[in-house]
Amino acid sequence: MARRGAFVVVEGLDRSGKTTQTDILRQRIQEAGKEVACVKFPDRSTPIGKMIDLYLRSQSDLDDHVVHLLFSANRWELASTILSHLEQGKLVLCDRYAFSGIAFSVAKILPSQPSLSTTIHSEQSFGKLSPINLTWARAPDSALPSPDLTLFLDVSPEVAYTRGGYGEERYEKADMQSRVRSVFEEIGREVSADAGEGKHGNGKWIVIDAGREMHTVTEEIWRHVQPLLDGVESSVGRLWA
Ligand code: NYM
Repeated sequence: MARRGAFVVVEGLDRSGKTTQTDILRQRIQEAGKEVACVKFPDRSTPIGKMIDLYLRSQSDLDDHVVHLLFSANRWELASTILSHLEQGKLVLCDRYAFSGIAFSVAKILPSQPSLSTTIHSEQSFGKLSPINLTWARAPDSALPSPDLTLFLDVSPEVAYTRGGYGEERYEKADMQSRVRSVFEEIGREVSADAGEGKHGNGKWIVIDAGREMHTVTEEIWRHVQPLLDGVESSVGRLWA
């Protein structure tokens, strides 16, 4: 079987250095003489991406479930493009993916002192929409192409804030970011446990301490990506499948 390109996702809180590191990584891959296709979610250029953009800039209000489905639909819009890049042997480098979708949606309904068990086991009460829990949040993204490697750039919300403060968009608040971080941690534990048991095709989850000096972070990222430059033999997995 011919080798296909590797699918690498970079995840993290806002201001974790994700976009800078993704850019450096793209350059290094190209300097190594390999083809790379870059994708970023949300992709605000598509019709669905434009709706997401309005929502993030607080120009529109939408139910949390609807927004979650829009973010997922935005990924499905590009799923076949991602697959065709991988089949052509290109490394796909993706800035945020389904894990962000789950982390930000579930974090919205967590109390300030997060306890995921309250959301995992929450019941639907009469006359009210049930809050978004992990099981519900995973469903629309299931069967999307799954990454071979996810690099989670971990930084505390306090350190992230010192990097120029948060912007004006929704979610860019310290308490929201710390809830997002705790959901990411839960997702990371789940993906790693599944990978250990060979259960889901969700790939490998690596936590990178992104609170360190930029070059140190870049070198650690490179150490994980370099072995994937010549592609992978196995077929592309499917998320949560
Ligand atoms: N975001 C991103 C979500 O809430 N759900 C998703 O599925 C994705 C991909 O969008 N605060 C949030 C995280 C960010 C915001 O992302 C915009 P960026 O990387 O700043 O453009």
